Amino acid sequence: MHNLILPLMMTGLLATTAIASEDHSGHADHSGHDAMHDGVQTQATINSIEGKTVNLSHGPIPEIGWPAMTMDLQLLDEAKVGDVAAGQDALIVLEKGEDGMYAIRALMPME
Ligand SMILES: [Cu+2]
Repeated sequence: MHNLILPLMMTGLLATTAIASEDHSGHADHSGHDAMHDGVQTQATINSIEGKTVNLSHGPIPEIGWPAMTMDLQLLDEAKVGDVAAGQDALIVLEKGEDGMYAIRALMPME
């Protein structure tokens, strides 16, 4: 009978983990603090913002293996966007979307 217990516990653990991670992503947009905690944070110069597309120049982001570059990034639907104009430096938080591409979770002016 004992050999049934471990597999059952493992199943329970896996189920708990799945629920916990779903919860986590569901909470990600509740506050700037959560966004900072969950995402990859970097500084960038904003070149342009057109609709959901932001062209920016960022420095190296070692956490995700990106070199410094100028690129387009998409704003997530629920992105927090502060008052940042083209030409200004901003703090950005990137988050990997369901398609595996990084997108902007938050874009805030540098204080
Ligand atoms: Cu880049």
